[in-house]
Amino acid sequence: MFEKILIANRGEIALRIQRACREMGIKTVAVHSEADAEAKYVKLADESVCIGPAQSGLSYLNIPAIISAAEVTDSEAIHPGYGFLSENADFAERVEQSGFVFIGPRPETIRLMGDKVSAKDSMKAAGVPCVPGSDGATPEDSDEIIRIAKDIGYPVIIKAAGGGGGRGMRVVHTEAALLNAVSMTKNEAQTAFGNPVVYLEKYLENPRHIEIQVLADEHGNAVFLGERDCSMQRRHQKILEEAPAPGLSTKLRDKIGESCAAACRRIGYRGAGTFEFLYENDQFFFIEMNTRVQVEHPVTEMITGIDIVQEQVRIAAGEKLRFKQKDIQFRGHSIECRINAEDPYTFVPSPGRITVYHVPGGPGIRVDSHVYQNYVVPQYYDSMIGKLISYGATRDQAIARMKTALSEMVVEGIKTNVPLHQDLMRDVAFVQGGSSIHYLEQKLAAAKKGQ
Ligand code: MV4
Repeated sequence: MFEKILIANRGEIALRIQRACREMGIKTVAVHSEADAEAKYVKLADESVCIGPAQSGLSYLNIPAIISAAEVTDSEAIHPGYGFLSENADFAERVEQSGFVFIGPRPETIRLMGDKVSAKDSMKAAGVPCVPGSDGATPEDSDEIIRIAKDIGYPVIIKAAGGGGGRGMRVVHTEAALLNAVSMTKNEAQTAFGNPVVYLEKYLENPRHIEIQVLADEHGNAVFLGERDCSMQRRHQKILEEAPAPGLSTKLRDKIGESCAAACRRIGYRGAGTFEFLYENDQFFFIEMNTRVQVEHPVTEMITGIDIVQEQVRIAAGEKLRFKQKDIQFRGHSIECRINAEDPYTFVPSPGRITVYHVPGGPGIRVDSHVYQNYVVPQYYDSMIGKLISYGATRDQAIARMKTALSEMVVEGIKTNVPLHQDLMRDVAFVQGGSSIHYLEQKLAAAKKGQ
């Protein structure tokens, strides 16, 4: 096992990784920007290195500075967390070329999944159900594009191979609008991602967003840890996630989960990963794969009892998975509310000093956060200040506990989205479970009209 790991991230996930390492007896190195120098998790790390000014481009994305920090501290491995460099294949490659272990998949795998066309190709070949579409990039020939869209049936969606996470997409409802939309999306894709390749898919009008968590070791073993429903989102920012997905049958979970684990074995996947699906009419359609630990990993940890970050570390150290699929049991229900420093209804960021801070507790409550009273939320990074996670034997109990936790939570000095979460916990559609990816935006639009 490693003796020392460098954590190339900030905020709650930096603290989460640090805690996982400490429990395993591994020393940690925090790297930080000038803006994060006084952060508590930086002080709590065994060592810390300042890697640049506040702007992420000069610090948390500064590859040479991070590798130098690993060298001067004698770190053996680098955990990238989520965001920042976590899905940057060039970073993973340079980490390995410099003699460190990258805690994540092989660089080739990150590259394969980063290109959404090659990701879909390889998943289709591995037997994972995909959204019907162009099967590869759209051809040059206009008549061919028209024919493919006609075969798929309108509406269709044009997506950039270099996009993902909601960037570089366009929905087309008629043949008359198709070719112009393709050429506009190609132009935007070239500008945004340096890659003009686009592909077509059937546009699903009202799906849910359900993702499957997997773990795979470098010895050919792979398991799935069930699913998360992440449909409650606004502008591609998830607000709340839960596991399991309301209403999903055991049979369908096992079937889709096994197809993901099988795909991991086939492509030689290594580490933790997430298969993103759209789910409509009891069918799963693969859209993308994430090769990092995700923000919402705790809800899976709560219902499986598996520490996903520790498993990432063990896999990176070359260990075999410690459990088989039959050893993994899904118990109870878990909900995560992302707590953001922002206005709960306009979503305008609200950085600044937290003057009063009290966190909830009690049975079935977990708080993953790096903030504290008198902490100053910097303006430079995303607005998430922590995650409130509830667990219950049933979904109703997880909701009841989350309601209590939200009512106990006190954050003063900045605005937070706690009131929005309180509103959601009382929302009839949320309480029923299973709303689509459009539900929250529709609810917010209706509330705006009503006032
Ligand atoms: C889609 C879709 C409907 N049909 N693909 C947006 C993010 C990116 N990961 C894929 N996205 C979508 N792809 C087809 N064929 C609708 C979305 C989508 C979405 C997906 C997941 C979560 C939130 C979303 C919000 C708007 C659109």
